[in-house]
Amino acid sequence: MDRTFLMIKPDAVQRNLIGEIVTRLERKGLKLVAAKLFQADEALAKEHYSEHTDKPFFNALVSFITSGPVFAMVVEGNNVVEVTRTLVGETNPSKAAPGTIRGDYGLDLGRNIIHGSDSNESAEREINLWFNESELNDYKLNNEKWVYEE
Ligand code: IDP
Repeated sequence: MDRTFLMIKPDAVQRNLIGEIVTRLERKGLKLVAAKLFQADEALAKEHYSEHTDKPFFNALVSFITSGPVFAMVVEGNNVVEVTRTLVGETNPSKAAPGTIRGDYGLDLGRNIIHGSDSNESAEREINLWFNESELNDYKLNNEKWVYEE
């Protein structure tokens, strides 16, 4: 099983979309390993988005991510990085396909609802950045044999 980091951004928290988004993940069959409503400080937001430091939108992005609490999650499943990137949809919500989270809930690039790690390496880095080992729950879902054939 693989793990990824997902973060419901401050826009979606303010718009009361946490429940709807978590429901989609649960219905898909994914397992929630950790979750917390969390106010990120500037240092954490900058570290999280360090690959974008030189981009023109970097300061606006950091101030958006720190503008209110986010709902941070670790989610587990087979091939979960690719599966959740598909569920999340493309970066610009106005172009994201209907049926995806960004496609269904967002309209603006700077208010794109949710973050999902884009590789197993970034997933590991981001999980370690946002969560302590003790916050990651190691348990089995008893419906697993109805979600996966093997
Ligand atoms: P991703 O979130 O789909 O992986 P990235 O290219 O890694 O997309 O960009 C990270 C985040 O930076 C995006 O989710 C979005 O919030 C923000 N962002 C990306 N490009 C722009 C832009 O051109 N203007 C404003 N914000 C942007």
